[in-house]
Amino acid sequence: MRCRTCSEKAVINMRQHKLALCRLHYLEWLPKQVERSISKYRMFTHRDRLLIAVSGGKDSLSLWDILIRLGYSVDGLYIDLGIDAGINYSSTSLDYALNFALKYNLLLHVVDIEAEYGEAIPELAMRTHRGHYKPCSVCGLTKRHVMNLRAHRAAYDVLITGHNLDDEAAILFGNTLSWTGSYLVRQGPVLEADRPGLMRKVKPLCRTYERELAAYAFLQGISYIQKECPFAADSTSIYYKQLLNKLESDRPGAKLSFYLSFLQARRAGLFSDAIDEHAKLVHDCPECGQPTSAPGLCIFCRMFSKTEDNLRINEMNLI
Ligand code: Q46
Ligand code: ZN
Ligand code: ZN
Repeated sequence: MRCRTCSEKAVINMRQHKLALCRLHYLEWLPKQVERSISKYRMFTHRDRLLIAVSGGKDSLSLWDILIRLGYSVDGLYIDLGIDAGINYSSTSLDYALNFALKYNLLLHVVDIEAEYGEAIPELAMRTHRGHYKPCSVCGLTKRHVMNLRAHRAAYDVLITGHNLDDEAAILFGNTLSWTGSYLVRQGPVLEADRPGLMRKVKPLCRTYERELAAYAFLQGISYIQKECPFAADSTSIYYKQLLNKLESDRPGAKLSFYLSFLQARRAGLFSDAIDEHAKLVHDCPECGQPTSAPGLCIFCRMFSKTEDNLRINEMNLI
């Protein structure tokens, strides 16, 4: 297989794009694709103060690398979830994020959940679970809350996350199976800051396949944590990703078309009724001040207050 641009030996063949490229041209091609998404969805400009949430994994570190190569000035935020599970998962991830920041002389904010809020994710999940131990629910909620709060307090304009197309398609698949209008209406490349206290959130990798990011990290020599979070195996999104991978291997491009068709339907107003319903429920949490649709305290504050008796972590929460 030969590179379409220079006819040298190709290192990657992307059936979904009918495109094969050599190392040099692939490392040029991917940043251009990301730049196209940034401008197509009007995510941010070179004048904005940008914060990227990094996990130490290939997606967020590759994205940070790409943004720096594109000339953006971007600070990082790492949330230490306190997940050890015999493999020092969180501390190893932090090392990768720190090493990346050090190598390129970038600013990395670190939030240690246990030190700041008194409990790490595994303990929090154990204390709050109702019959079924699901660390990913409390973990996701905690990350969204802390990212929003820190980015807002430090006066960044935009919060960037490394969600890739595989993540977005799996989330969309889950929301579609249950036809959850309030989630569907808020899923997209850009989540506007439509209330005080809410950050503008963007996903520049929303059209980039996970495989393309793995190739980029490898070819660009980015060191990242290769181990999965020990709780990932139980997550529903992994199951949905496997189903979608089967579909993609039979029909290259199926994931991208699933996601892009959804965005088109959303733009056409298919889910607009859900917006008003959701907006009616939102108020500011009396404890942390962040917008929430949960009655009274937001779910994050209830989780960490240790006094709640009616904790429902799957309840809709805006942040
Ligand atoms: S870190 Fe947290 Fe993920 Fe681990 S506990 Fe689940 S949500 S799998 S992206
Ligand atoms: Zn080439
Ligand atoms: Zn709160």
